[in-house]
Amino acid sequence: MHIYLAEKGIEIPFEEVDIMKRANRTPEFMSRVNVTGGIPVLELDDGSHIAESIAICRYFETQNPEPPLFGSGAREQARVEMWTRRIELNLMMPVGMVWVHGSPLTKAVMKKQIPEMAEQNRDVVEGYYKFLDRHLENHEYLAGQPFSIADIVALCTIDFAAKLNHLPHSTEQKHLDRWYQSVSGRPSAKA
Ligand SMILES: N[C@@H](CCC(=O)N[C@@H](CS)C(=O)NCC(=O)O)C(=O)O
Repeated sequence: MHIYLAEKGIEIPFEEVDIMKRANRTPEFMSRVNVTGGIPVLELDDGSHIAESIAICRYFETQNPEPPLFGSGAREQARVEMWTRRIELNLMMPVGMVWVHGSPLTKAVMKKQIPEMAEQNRDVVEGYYKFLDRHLENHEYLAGQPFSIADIVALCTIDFAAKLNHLPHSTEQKHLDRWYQSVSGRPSAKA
């Protein structure tokens, strides 16, 4: 969210929600703000709310089309959507499985952690890094050109995997690493 907003030059006020204290899981939050309890949530001036990171970014995209981060024209927009969905479903999902089944930080909120689930999904993530490395040999960014929301989602997922799940990509995956250095070096990501 922060990277997307920085790319667009949009400034909005932020309010911290303490997930460690389960502030996002109170009946009040779930009935008034977001029925799923997830964050981030965007509160509009009329007091209504929009949840899901990509939905929030799409809201801003419609109001601030430049520079386009969801693609321009039918073909580019579809390619960006395709890659965003691929990253969410095929990379973020297994990273999430490693997180909930393999991290001591999530043990308390899981009914039962299954270590085999974490192990199996580690393999899936590592396999996907190899796939991305091959894809990025011939593409500057995930959806080709230009840089898009798909790159932002992938960067956040890979950083989360590396920092919280000990699952970094290998610097020997030189195409993936070239992409990683390029997108993580953008002023929006550094900020
Ligand atoms: N699909 C949602 C994911 C929301 C989500 O899982 N948020 C995490 C933090 S990044 C969260 O709320 N965790 C605390 C909890 O689930 O109680 C999105 O893209 O916004």
